[in-house]
Amino acid sequence: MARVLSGIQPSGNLTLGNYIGAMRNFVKLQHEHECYFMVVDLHAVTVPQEPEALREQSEAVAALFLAAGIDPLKANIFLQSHVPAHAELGWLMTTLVYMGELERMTQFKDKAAGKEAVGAGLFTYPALMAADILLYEADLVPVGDDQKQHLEITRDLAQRFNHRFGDCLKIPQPYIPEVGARIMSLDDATKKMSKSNPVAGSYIAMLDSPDVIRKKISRAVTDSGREVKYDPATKPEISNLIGIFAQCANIGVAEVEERFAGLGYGPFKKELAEQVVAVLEPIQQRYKEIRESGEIYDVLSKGAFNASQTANRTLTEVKRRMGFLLPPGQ
Ligand code: ATP
Ligand code: LTN
Repeated sequence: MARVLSGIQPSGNLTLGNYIGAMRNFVKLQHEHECYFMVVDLHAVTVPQEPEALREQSEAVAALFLAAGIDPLKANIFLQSHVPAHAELGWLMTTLVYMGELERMTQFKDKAAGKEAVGAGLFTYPALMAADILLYEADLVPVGDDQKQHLEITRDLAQRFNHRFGDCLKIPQPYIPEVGARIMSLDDATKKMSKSNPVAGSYIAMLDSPDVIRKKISRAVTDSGREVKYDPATKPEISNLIGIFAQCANIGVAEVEERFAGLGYGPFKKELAEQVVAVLEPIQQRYKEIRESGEIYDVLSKGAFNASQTANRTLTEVKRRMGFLLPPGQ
């Protein structure tokens, strides 16, 4: 069975972008693949996090995995920091990656822009992400469009390692949805919808109440026209909303256009809000039950146990090939 691995940072409230761009594909892929879905808390601390908030968000993301439909009997759900092999292989990958490669990463440039002090971990972030993926010999990595560059560096590092130390690491493929891979911000269609955006009206959180969702969508920026037409180049805002509609209703973009031909933005936005609520409300209901039951601790402990078995095998092989003197018995 082919292997799938992906991760989501507990760095804020998960958004509809995280759901459509990534999590929904996790749910889809679990049926026919051996899956590892991780809360990447070590990545989250590459920018400052409040300790209490980090703890709460880590549990929240894990519970959202379950609420969104990931079945812990089918997929391994765990926290990155529960499997020490990530930090260890992350370090080894840091020694393999070039400064020039890291300097080209647009996520680093975006996140570092305008900041006076930037932690070195934000810069070396892709080396840890490469380790995450390579530890599990993942075939497929479901991510949103913004992670393409990190996947390329992961592939390059695996090839570099194999070339230098002999074939051992699997070269992973990105799995990026054709539609919905880049949901844009509600207040600025040139930026991706992001949970780290301080403006709450810029994103729809997976846990926003139906009324908040309706309010945010009614306030979403649009152009001054009234035609519900998909054209990202000239009408980026309404095109983004049409894309969200199509994804939530499971229909094509053309069908959305047809349904709202001649009706204007008002009725379209009203119906869009209901479509989003219809997707998120059942997830929120399950989320509440999962948090109340406390079942997540058991799921995370089993997930970390299974993940460690796989990860430690790869780590030992990598260390052996690199020339580390292994402890007796390894
Ligand atoms: P932040 O915005 O806090 O930097 P993020 O949401 O971009 O974080 P993650 O939480 O690690 O980062 O993202 C998890 C997954 O969700 C990744 O696969 C990412 O590509 C995807 N994703 C994030 N935002 C969007 C978006 N706006 N549209 C589509 N996919 C997205
Ligand atoms: N870099 C990703 C999160 C991430 C990830 C991973 C995704 C960390 N490790 C491994 C896929 C596979 C992000 O910022 N969205």
